[in-house]
Amino acid sequence: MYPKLATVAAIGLVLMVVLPPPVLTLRYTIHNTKVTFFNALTQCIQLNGHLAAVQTPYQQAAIWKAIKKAGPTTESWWTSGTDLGMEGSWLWFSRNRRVGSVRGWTNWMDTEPNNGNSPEHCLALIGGTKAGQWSDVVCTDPRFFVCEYDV
Ligand SMILES: [Ca+2]
Repeated sequence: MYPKLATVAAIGLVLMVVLPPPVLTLRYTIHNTKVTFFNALTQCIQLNGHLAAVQTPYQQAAIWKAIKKAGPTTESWWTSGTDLGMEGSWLWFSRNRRVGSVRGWTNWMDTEPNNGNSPEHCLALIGGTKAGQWSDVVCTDPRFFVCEYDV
């Protein structure tokens, strides 16, 4: 005996309400220690997390909110964005996804990425008046960082 379609639909609806989509359930930690991009990537993995991937405006807002709560907003912050593999082809390294793969959304500052101090192959959130907008910067520069966790 199969459950009626209406029953299946009702259960599905309840699950959608009870279980928010994964993008809404990420948790973040703020690390007020300046390290290189790869050091940050490694530390987040050691914490059973990922160096942050900013795939949606919602995630951008959640990360900046966490920084405002726990860190200096004047600083810049590592994410896992990088084009080390191929110049101009940006990836969220921690998530194996293209930057901008969710509806084409990105949050680059004006004129960025510019590979300005060539080579600039890692993506940081820029603090101060930029309020977390993105720039490509030198991967070996020491910066604060944000880890994220699937809850
Ligand atoms: Ca740049």
